[in-house]
Amino acid sequence: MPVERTEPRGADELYKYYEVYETIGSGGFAKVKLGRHILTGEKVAIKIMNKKDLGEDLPRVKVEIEAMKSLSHQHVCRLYHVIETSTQIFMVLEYCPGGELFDYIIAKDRLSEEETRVFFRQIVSAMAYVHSQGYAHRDLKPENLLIDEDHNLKLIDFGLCAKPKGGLGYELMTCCGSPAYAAPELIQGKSYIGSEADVWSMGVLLFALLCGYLPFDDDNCMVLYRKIARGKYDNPQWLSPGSILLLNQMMQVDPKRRLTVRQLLDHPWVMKDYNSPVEWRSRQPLGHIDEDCITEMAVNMKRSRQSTTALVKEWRYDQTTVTYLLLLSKKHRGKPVRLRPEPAVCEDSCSPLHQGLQTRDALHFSEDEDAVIVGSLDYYIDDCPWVSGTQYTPQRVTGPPDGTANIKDTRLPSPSVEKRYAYSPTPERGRTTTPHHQERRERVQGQTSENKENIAVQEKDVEIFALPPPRTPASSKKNTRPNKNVLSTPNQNANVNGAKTNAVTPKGGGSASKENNKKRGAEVKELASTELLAFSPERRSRSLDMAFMGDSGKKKRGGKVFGSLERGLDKVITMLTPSKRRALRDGPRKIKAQYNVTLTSQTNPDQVLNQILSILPEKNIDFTQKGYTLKCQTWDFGKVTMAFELEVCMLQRPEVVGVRRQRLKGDAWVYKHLVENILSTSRI
Ligand code: 6BB
Repeated sequence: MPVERTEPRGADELYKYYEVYETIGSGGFAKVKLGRHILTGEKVAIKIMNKKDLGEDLPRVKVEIEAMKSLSHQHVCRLYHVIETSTQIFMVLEYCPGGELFDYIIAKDRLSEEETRVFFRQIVSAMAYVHSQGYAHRDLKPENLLIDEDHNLKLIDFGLCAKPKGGLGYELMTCCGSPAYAAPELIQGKSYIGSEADVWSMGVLLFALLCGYLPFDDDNCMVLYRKIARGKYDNPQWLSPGSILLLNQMMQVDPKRRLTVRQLLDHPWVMKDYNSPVEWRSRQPLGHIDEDCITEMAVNMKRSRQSTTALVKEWRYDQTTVTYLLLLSKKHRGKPVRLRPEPAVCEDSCSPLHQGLQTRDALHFSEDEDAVIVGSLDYYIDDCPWVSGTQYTPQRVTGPPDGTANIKDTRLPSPSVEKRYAYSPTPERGRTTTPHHQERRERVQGQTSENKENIAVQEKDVEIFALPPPRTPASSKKNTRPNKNVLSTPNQNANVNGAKTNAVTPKGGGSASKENNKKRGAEVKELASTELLAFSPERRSRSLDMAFMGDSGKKKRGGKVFGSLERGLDKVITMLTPSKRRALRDGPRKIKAQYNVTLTSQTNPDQVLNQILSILPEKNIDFTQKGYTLKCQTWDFGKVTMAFELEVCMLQRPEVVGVRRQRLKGDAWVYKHLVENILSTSRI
């Protein structure tokens, strides 16, 4: 069922037209919630931003909105509706239940060349279209490609896109994007052509699809920049000669020697098994107006078809736009082009399309934990044939109206120019590996050929880097773009590498600032909707004291605390409220195997749960437990750097225990390594 209204007053406009469900992700200054457009009954994603938090990033949101308004393509996530209040901005967007391409890759370790081709053709299609509209995306990475219910890719996050005034051929100066995907000319602070930089990122992305890890990676920014500037990477032995050639042509250090997107459209590797170039033109151009949708809207609005058409053509990204676009989407999916019947009560007898529906009447809000829950999004999962039916569970409506505390049980899953084909692979063995990829590289080592042909950079260029230095506590939030950083400082990666973060006290000394602590407080609140603690006996008493005393480092809520753990806890004691006891007594959920579930060889879920519980403190990971679900967080400099869920569940075939994982916040690759680390150390 929809979660209780938590957004400030100005959000009435949102609740007028949408049912709002759980938060599925947060990063930077946006959080994304699932929602349903009441009039069409269609699912949507709602990106919520607080203007004050956005600060200097506000213009980026405006850029994103303007770009998305002008883009309409089968592989670009559609913007439906923009609601701006005095304090907030809501962007209502296309629903992509398959989640991020990133999670899909890591769940499969890496993709076959055939599956990679399906996705890569869609990426080329999206990028060719985006470039044709005069935009460069500038933040291409697997986290910014979502999978829709038909298993097609949709490009998101145009916050860093650029539309040079004189056209795409004009040079840009702003250095942005995620370092690991950034082109050499970009990190060196040179002026660059946006489309050329995008092709480099597409090369890194292609590599990630085929290999399951990044071609250029290091915990240390400067080392990473050097690797990118040299343009050398290892080709693992499983790559076909064709893949090696294409990667090499895309990751050319000299942008003028790189393939162009146009050349990618009919590249031999891209055309293999298809024998046709990539279709990049929009199948849904903005100019065309669908008569069936207009008829249905006209009836609903009690207007003429002509005036309805005129209204739709204004493209105001309001209730009219979203209704039209969602009706069209229904039509394309073979569903009836119908709006929901009018509500029984309509305050001033205005049509629902203009007035909006009074959602609360239609919803069940329950105070009773055991009440039957209705209205959950989970029944929609049938629409998504390739994802098994365990993505959503009902949301309990209990949290305070603080904006986000209702993340109760989020289950998410959780594609005419000159050609240059020059390649001569030069094998080189035994390269040094980064700690991050040690394990995987061990498999790869001795079986790789290093790419050398793409190097066209003078050593003097190598040390000139324009990307921001690693984040320090003093660097203000305005300078950072969380979730856009593939790189972390050694501190940020402390958990992965088994070191420093003390999750209890915000670290970072004085410069970690009051603001950070305030933010931390809010984040604690956000993730503190479940409250089971795990403490060693001595920490337990201290923490309980703190709970009663309202210790500033911890969030107190109704006698329950959200606790942190320090390293070296040898014993985990859980304190159970009746409902939590019930959650454990009822046993783990039974689910079908899906890509974000790691299978274990064990059959006892409690044993698996205990193994994970005992490992989390060692890795400095904060967690709250509800039944078999652990909501985990890592902290650095008083900020949540990572948030994810681990859920012990029972699989049906084979009948073994599984661990479902879901990233909620933080860098995707760091998350991957951290979860791999937890699960391998847990010996499950
Ligand atoms: C979007 C979405 C659209 O999500 C955390 C960040 C659209 C997300 C979605 C999903 C899973 C299940 C159901 C729906 C535009 N911008 C951002 C968006 C960002 C989140 C993706 C998941 N990880 N549908 N969904 F992702």
